[in-house]
Amino acid sequence: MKTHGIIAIVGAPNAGKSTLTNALLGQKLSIVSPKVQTTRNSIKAIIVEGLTQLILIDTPGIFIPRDDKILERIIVKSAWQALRESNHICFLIDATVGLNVENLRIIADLKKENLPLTILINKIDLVKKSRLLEIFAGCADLGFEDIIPISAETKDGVEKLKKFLCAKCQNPNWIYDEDQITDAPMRFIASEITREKLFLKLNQELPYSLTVKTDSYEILNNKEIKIHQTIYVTKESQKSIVVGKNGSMIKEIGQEARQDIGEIAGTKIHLFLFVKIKKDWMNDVESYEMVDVEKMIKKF
Ligand SMILES: Nc1nc2c(ncn2[C@@H]2O[C@H](COP(=O)(O)OP(=O)(O)OP(=O)(O)O)[C@@H](O)[C@H]2O)c(=O)[nH]1
Ligand SMILES: [Mg+2]
Repeated sequence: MKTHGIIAIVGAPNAGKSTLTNALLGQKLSIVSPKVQTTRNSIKAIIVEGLTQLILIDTPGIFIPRDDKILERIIVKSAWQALRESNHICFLIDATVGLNVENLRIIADLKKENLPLTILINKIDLVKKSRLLEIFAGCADLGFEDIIPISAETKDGVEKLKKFLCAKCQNPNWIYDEDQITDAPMRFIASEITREKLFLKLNQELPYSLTVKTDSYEILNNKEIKIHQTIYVTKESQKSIVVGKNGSMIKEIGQEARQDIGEIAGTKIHLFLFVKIKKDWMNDVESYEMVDVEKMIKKF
């Protein structure tokens, strides 16, 4: 009998949630960077394994948002909202961080959700066995029975985890098509990929001051795709950095984004990037493509 389950992958910023989502899916979908707050919206990855449809929700990292920062509030809210439609939670702990105050606080909040909770200890490739055992014992002391060590990067333990998660998927039938890998629109994924390149190439605070919007996404007669995107920054000096000397930076970003979008879409991409200054984009509801911002802010 066909079954499905919805499993939220949650954790502190930078724990490796998106890397794990991609590893379980077996391809790149979610964006990844060494910086915190890379993921801003929850995104679903749909995996079919035999008769099971395993639906993962890669969520933004959970942290304490500052009151006056709408973007931060939306990021965190998006993570908590994902739990409302989930059957199971995987809480990802970065083994190099361990059970610090931040992780203990999130665990305490997650317990209130009354959903089955599995602990995943990630980045085991970066720590000694003794450290891993210490975190493992700490989790067992908190009453957890399902504690699974993995490395999302080297994929150590990932296949085993997939089997474990599939066994948790006990709802009848499938809810997505067999070949669907996400429910997010391709134009959104395309803007995320460009944002990833900006996160990877730009230093310090600049990635946090920008957003990317897909203005048009057109499938041409020959099946190739023409995409226009705008990168919004908040001031002139940021625009100069994003464009780079003689347009060198924007060109590199465009080339790398085009390649990744093409791999996901399975066709050649014609990508046109523009940079605009929009001083207040963070407070402008229209800047947030994937979320019902009005509703989110009201419910906060
Ligand atoms: N060595 C190692 N690095 C990892 C592992 N998993 C993730 N990383 C790295 O950790 C960094 C953060 O990974 P992400 O997948 O973006 O983390 P995230 O939890 O989705 O982060 P946010 O979306 O910002 O909350 C990236 O540089 C990854 O390459 C792992 O198992 N081992
Ligand atoms: Mg992420």
